[in-house]
Amino acid sequence: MSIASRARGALTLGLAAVLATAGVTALSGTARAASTLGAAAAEKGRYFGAAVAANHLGESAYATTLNTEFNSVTPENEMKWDATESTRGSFTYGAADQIVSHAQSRGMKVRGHTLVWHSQLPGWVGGLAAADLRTAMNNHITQVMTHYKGKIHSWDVVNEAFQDGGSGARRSSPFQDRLGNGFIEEAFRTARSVDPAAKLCYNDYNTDGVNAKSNAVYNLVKDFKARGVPIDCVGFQSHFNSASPVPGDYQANLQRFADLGVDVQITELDIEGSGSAQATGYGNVVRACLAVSRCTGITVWGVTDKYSWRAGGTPLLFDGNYARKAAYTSVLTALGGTSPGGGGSAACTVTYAKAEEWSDRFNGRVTVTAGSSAISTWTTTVTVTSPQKISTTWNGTPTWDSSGNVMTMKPNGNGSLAAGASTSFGFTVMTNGTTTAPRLGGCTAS
Ligand code: G2I
Repeated sequence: MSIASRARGALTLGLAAVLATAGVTALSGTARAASTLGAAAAEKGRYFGAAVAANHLGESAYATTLNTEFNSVTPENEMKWDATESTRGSFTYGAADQIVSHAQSRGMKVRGHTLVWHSQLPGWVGGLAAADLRTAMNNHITQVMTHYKGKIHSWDVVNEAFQDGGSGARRSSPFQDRLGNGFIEEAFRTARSVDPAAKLCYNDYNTDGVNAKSNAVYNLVKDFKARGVPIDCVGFQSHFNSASPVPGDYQANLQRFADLGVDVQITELDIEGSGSAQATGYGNVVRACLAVSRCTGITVWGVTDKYSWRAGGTPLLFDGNYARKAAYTSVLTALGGTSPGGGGSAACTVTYAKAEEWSDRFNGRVTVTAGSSAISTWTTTVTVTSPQKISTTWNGTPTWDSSGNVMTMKPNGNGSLAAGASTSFGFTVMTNGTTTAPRLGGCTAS
């Protein structure tokens, strides 16, 4: 009996039988290239994220663009110290929680930004003497990471601790000035003890090529690795413009950090400019990340130019009307995707929503929507987090990878959908104690 017919049998009988999945390989099908940034990146084993502001989620074009194109989010300001603990000991998570639940209910990852930073720091922190500041720093890390435990794939534990320019010195901050060089190590050790599953990153700007500042960060990471201080990743913000273009040694710089045994992530990418110059810069960044196996994902610092922190520089992939820019096509092409309309092959998009929930399981629903052309079949993948298992499916024909965690879903029947039309399939996830939302791969169609 095939896995697919077993799944139908389980459904027919109304049983929550766990599927035997060993040795079954996912079908590749006659797929077209992925047509969104997130899906194309997923096919390369990476995420593609955007910085998100909670107060824009209610704008439908903003939310639609985010939900369609991206599979990771970073709260742009909502997890910073001034947002989460503006008064000592009083923690406020409303806006950040809004972003996290928006992301989780759609199977997007979340980057945590940021725990210890000299900027957007409430005034009370700067007024503390050393011992008290140490207590406050560790308590801030502990409280915020505990609140989001299990929901954040990577945390920027310490942000921007080094000076610009050629000195390679530490930047003056309450932490540096009162606690000395050891504050970074202390922050990382505390962070590891609170959420051992989260990747712990050091994040900075102007460290994108080999220079005095990136050398200083490199030496920090090397020292941490040599002494067993926990660190898992380095974030390269990658804010570029004509005065500070993508460095020629960008890939080499990412690689030298990866060679120290940490992941690297592009965390705040934006490139001021327009047209083909901007598009080329974006393409170069994406190709560099793909060429470094430990470059695990890319985040652009906003969804649309109109809400960018430097809107005048139009540095993002979507213009103020959410139209895709040349930079968008360059990124999608570099990721191996195909632009809807560009190649005349608008495929399909997939979105995830959680439905019913019980103490031991929940139902998920995936909606498949055809692009601007009719499609005759479609394929997508749903990945659950071990020890979760998908026990039952409906309205589709599943196959499984050898781990049993990756389900490739195809339609029952020919899967014909008119341009813009939608269908959905569903499944039950046995949580086995883990409530992480499933992740969707790309939607492909022919
Ligand atoms: O400056 C660009 C980024 C550099 N790396 C760290 C990032 O966290 C930083 O993000 C920016 C945000 O994009 C801005 O949105 O950080 C700025 C603050 O340093 C953010 O600006 C602040 C404004 O200064 C506030 O006046 C404003 O209330 O944004 C706040 C919310 O809109």
